[in-house]
Amino acid sequence: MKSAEVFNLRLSKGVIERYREFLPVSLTTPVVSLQEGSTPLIPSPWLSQRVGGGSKVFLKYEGLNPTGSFKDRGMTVAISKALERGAKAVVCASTGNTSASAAAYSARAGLRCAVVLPAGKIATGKLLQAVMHGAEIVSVRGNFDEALRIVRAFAELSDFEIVNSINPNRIQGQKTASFEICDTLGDAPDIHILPVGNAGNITAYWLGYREYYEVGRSKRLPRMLGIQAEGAAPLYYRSPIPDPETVATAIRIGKPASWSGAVEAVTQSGGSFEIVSDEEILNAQKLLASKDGIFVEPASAASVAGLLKCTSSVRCPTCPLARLEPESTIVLTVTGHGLKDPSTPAANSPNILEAEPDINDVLRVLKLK
Ligand code: AN7
Repeated sequence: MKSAEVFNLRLSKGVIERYREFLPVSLTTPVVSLQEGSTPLIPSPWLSQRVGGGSKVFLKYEGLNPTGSFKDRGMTVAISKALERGAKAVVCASTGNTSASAAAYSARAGLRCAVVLPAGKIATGKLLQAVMHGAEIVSVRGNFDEALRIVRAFAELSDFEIVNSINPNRIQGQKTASFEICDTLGDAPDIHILPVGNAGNITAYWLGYREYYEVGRSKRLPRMLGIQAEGAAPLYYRSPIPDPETVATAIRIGKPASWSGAVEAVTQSGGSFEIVSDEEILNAQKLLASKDGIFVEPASAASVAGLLKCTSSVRCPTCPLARLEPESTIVLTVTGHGLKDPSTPAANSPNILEAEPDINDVLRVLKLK
């Protein structure tokens, strides 16, 4: 096979090729893709049982995207459009996943990539990704909100494309997750649950669900349930948080850029914002890994923690789960892979048995002998 043919093989299409008619691209837009999207929608028997009433819970496993998070869906569009307009460089602020994705897609596009990160608050795996993909990394002594404020100033440098979700192309790409869910289920779910940090994703999902509904590819709209970490819950408390704090560093954000988009998603859909504690997040992360075989990072476990909390005795009256019809369909987005942040869960649950290099001793510590 000639090399040109090899490159033209479409083993799997990325989100631009699959949903082109819904995206701001033309036939001449150079497509920068790592075949993102097409992530599995995995039934969770454990969570379905927990909800009861014949309802079914599915996990949209976004950790299986090329860089291990949902950010790749938006990044393929943002980087393709940056290349199309002739940008020479890319910049973003990030709690880790946006920078990992921006670095990878910029590398592929041959664009310079600078990332501005809150010092000491980026999970090891995410930082390593930015390093390996060749990004220029600036660590600022401040939080994500301060890093984003700095990055906004890059708008004056025309060579640079800002690829945070304040870039509408990011939201456009990320809405394809809703399309995939509707395509797989044959309709939108009754309830959609996802973690909320900078609020780009909930904005994107709601946009995607509405667009599919408007063109008749789905017959209903889901109620949107946004989960925030207790110490970083500006949308829940309806007020920015100057010093957000949570073990889920990905959503350690006090002043979400897509504030109005998130509020619109929740109010228009008849949903709500809920909060979960760090302890509930880590507990949910462990349960999901040990019961469903799915290892997600702490921020992603917030979705699961939210479902567990809102189906327990502390039901909040505004939560859509408190007034659930039997046989409902519930989708949870688990946004990022657990391997990105190996130190957080390991520090909380080490359980390693020690033995001599001898079968009898191994059987002894396993209490099999
Ligand atoms: C795993 O990478 O903001 O509400 O800079 O990495 O759309 O911000 C990451 C956010 C959820 C929240 N789960 O999504 C960043 C960044 C994971 C994340 C969120 C993020 P948004």
